[in-house]
Amino acid sequence: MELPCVGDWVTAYYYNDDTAAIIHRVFPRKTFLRRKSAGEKVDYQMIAANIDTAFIVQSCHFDFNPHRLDRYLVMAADGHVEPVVILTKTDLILRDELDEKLSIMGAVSKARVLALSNVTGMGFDEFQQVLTPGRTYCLLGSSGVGKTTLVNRLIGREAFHTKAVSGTGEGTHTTSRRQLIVLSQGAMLIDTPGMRELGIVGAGDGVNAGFEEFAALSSHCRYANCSHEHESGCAVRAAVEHGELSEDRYSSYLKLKKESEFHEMSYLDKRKKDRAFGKFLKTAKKQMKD
Ligand SMILES: Nc1nc2c(ncn2[C@@H]2O[C@H](COP(=O)(O)OP(=O)(O)O)[C@@H](O)[C@H]2O)c(=O)[nH]1
Ligand SMILES: [Mg+2]
Ligand SMILES: [Zn+2]
Repeated sequence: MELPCVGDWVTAYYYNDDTAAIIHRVFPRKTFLRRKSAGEKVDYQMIAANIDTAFIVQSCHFDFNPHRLDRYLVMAADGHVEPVVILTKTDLILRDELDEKLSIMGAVSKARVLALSNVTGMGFDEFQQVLTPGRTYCLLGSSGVGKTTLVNRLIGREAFHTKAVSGTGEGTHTTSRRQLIVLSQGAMLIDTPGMRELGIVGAGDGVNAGFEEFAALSSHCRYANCSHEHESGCAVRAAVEHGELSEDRYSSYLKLKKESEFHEMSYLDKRKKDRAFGKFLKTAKKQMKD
């Protein structure tokens, strides 16, 4: 996590006619997006730093999934990044279906929801108006939802940036590549490859911020450390029973909270073990020297 990632501000020393540079210092991050690294290993992986707004992109078609949106919202909240939801490929569904999907997304979060089509151009102007000069944006979402197409559409009008992007082989390099693009109007945008696994970390804060209505109710639970599962006097469960909170969102909340706590615990545990092992090596080396 300490290593520089896309979006970081650094001090660097250029050499070899500015073809290479050494990074001396990474400045503290204002915000960040991170996930649990893929696979069994418990570790964080930085996705981007100093992002003002994350565009959480889902397609209206196959990719539409409110539970996945929950995950991204928790991830954004964990890193203090403002979320904006974008539904793409509106050309593939009927207006009625779109309205229904918009209201489902609206119920999941208070975040702004935009709908657009890269094919017809519907919603594109509204999207462009969101982009503010000097602010940094990051596109998040599954592979194939139209993130890169959207970026190309944005820079397509500006030959200079198109060249800059294609010149570095965007899309042809490894899929783990992340690049910050400066739009001519002054906003900065980072495209990311699709993430198949989105393990969340950061127990507590991120999940609570992603599920604001639960956090607000928690303060009315009888016990301060209420898990909202079986304790008596639980305000969250009461709200679910009275139909004020959806059953579905409640189970999503518990699931993400547990997962997040589990990852956080394993991570801290691993750090402890790593430190212990480091100490062991140091002592062993010293003994050998002696
Ligand atoms: N019908 C439709 N297809 C789209 C739209 N946006 C992107 N696509 C197509 O979806 C596919 C994946 O797009 P891409 O930008 O690579 O997705 P990414 O993986 O999120 O970057 C491509 O074949 C695009 O042409 C859209 O708004 N409508
Ligand atoms: Mg892409
Ligand atoms: Zn409770």
